[in-house]
Amino acid sequence: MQETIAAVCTAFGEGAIAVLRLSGPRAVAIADGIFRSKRRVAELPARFQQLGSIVTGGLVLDEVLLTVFRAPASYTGEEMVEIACHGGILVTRRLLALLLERGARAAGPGEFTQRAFLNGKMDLTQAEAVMDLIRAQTDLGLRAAAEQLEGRLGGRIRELRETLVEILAHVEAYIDFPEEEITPDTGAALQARLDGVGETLAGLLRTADQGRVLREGVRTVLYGAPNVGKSSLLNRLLGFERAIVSETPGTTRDTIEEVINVRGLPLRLIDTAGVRAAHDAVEREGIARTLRHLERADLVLHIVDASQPRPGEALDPARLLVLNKIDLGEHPSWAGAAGVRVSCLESAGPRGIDPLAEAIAGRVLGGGFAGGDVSIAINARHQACLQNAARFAQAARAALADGLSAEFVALELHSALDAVGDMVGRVDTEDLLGKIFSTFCVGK
Ligand SMILES: Nc1nc2c(ncn2[C@@H]2O[C@H](COP(=O)(O)OP(=O)(O)O)[C@@H](O)[C@H]2O)c(=O)[nH]1
Ligand SMILES: [Mg+2]
Repeated sequence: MQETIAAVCTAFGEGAIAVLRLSGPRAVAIADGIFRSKRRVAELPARFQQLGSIVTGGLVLDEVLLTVFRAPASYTGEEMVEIACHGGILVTRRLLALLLERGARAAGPGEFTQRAFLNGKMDLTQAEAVMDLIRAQTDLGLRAAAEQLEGRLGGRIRELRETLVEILAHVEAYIDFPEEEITPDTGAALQARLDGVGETLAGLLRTADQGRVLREGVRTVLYGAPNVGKSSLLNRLLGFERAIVSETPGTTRDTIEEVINVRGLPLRLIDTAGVRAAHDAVEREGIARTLRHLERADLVLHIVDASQPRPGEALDPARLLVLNKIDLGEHPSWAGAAGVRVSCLESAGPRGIDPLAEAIAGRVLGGGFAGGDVSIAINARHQACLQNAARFAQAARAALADGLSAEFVALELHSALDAVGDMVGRVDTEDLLGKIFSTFCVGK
């Protein structure tokens, strides 16, 4: 029999209330054993909140609100009980201990959602969206997660599967009737349908960058020589003094990362050690890290001291040039340089931080976020599944074009179907499920 699992679902710490959850066949019986009220838990109508007390050893532990959800109309699809108690650290811990004493097992991370998936309450893309929603740092990220949770991405994948199944059924008909051969005409029609599948897959794969940015943020590296004001700029953009600012060049030696919100986009700002000939081993390591971050950056802000003469090196147009310390006056050698002119000493106005935020948003939004359509934004796992599917669909198409036997085409189509299926969750390996759900919070 399936075990009954229990967990505290709210964040650890003091709060007005905390919520504990029980899910599994013994959820109601376990709750009944400790809940005192006008009605037994078993008699409560579903989704009705009953006020009562939690009693242990004749003593009242807390006054709580208890709700029953009956299978299959619950989050997990199983019998569930939710108990809202007072949000004290000790109260919640004692209550959880009581549930465990009475036969529940402590739930692992994501176990409730894993059960919801296994019981067919949601597909795998929706299960993943639960965590995306919880972790979203900006409005756009939240919207993308909500769309995925509603099943938009899963719906697109199911349509794709249906098309592949139809094509496969067609091809398998030739296997069942070997006297018939795939004529050039039907072959061409099937190829055209596979081209359509290829286009759909390519379209979905194009949203991978957007998906990564929404989930992880735009990796933005603050780059430049020592003392130009990189750390000052980080603090300005953040709105508080996060990094140490000093007139001593080479102060920042480690990299500092903070997330800010620019027009709904999460920006992962990375302050780095200024690049110069290092003075010691720690600075050398800091500079090595700077260079590694530069390689993986989505956006590089190249910061220079505008009051100083322009160095001889050419400027990379892919980087956003930031002419800092403009309050000290612009050195004539910068005349005509295309960049944002700012001063970290001025918070508002044309040389304040707003124009810089504007320019950053322009760079990022200009590159693929036009219109802010985030209804489909795949994650790295989806990307891997779809890349496989695209490869197999392409192989099936090539086999058709080469006039290979129907068996051969069918084999590739089956593999393509499996790859697409893995995305929404025909996942049969325990390993993969474990990997996906272990990144969840306990109680979700
Ligand atoms: N006048 C002026 N000084 C600045 C400005 N930004 C930074 N500084 C100063 O420049 C020095 C180096 O700044 P810091 O942020 O540590 O530079 P980093 O080495 O690039 O991180 C500090 O003394 C800052 O106060 C600015 O916009 N105007
Ligand atoms: Mg610094």
